[in-house]
Amino acid sequence: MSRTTLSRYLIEQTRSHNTPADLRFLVEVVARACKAISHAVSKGALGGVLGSTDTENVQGEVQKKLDVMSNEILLEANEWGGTLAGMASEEMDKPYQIPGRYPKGAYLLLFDPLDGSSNIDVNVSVGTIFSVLRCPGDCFSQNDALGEEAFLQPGTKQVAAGYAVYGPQTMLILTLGDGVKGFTLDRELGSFVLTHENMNVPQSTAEFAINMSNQRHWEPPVQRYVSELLAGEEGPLGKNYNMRWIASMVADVHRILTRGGIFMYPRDAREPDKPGKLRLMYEANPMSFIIEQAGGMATNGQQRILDVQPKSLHERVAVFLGSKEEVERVTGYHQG
Ligand code: AHM
Ligand code: MG
Repeated sequence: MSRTTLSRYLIEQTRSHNTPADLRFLVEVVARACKAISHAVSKGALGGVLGSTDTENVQGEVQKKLDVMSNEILLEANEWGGTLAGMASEEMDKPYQIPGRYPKGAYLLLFDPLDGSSNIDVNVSVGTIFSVLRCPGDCFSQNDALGEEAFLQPGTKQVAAGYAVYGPQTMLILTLGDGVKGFTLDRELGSFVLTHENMNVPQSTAEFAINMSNQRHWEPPVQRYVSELLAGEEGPLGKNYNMRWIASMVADVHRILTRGGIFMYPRDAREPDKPGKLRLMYEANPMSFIIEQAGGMATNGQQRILDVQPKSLHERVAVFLGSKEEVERVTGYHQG
């Protein structure tokens, strides 16, 4: 049986949908970096990679050794190929400049190198999330340092997005704006192989994901919605709901992409200046692009996440995403 590898899928996309060759190359290089991260993660204590560094990232979070390693793997893999004008990462305050010895390209790459890293030391799934934008105008041909402004584009401008989940299997989930494909890493071949041809989020669900320990800090629309879910058959929704919370967005979103559900990380009264915990540009936007391409829905309670105009690189956003019926309901509670 002939198998469709990621390389073959991308070449066929170039033929059928005119996917530019430099974008194809860029996605392949990101996938290669994800293989290297998967390898490092899988070594765990044997590789001496568990535990924290003594540094903090721009968000004031203690960095895990694997956060730093994954960031470096992605930077090194992507800086030389000539497809990028710059990169931005959860782990770096400012945009990463392509070193002068390499040519620049037309795209911008944004990533969370190792999402869910609080789970690394307990051997629970983690992942890499990435988003690709075009560099506006001819910013890639200028010699000036690339500023944050070039990245501040709404999620609708993404040309590709994906995530790798490092779980029992390593999988790469990808959208180029033409549906969502799932590839599983064949470790013997060293290739990502297309295993999930058309990923679709079921429209309705009886499963929700939220960190319940924050309940007392939520706003009234979320309080109302979750209390209705918890009321089960006796409540206004008339059915029993199950709850799952892995605390790795990649793993929670992957479950929703596979069998439906709603994922929520709402605004929190403890930090009124921050609309949620998750970052817009390299967590919420790529995940929202994927979920929408799979027939689901993603909002911040008030509007479609992909329409939010970012004001800063590390901006946060409230997230409600997954099965359409449920995301519509909780969004309606905010708007009503
Ligand atoms: P990270 O990027 O620092 O790992 O943080 C993001 C993670 C998400 O993967 C996950 O959904 C959330 O934080 C978990 O939050 P909590 O610790 O409140 O359960
Ligand atoms: Mg993250």
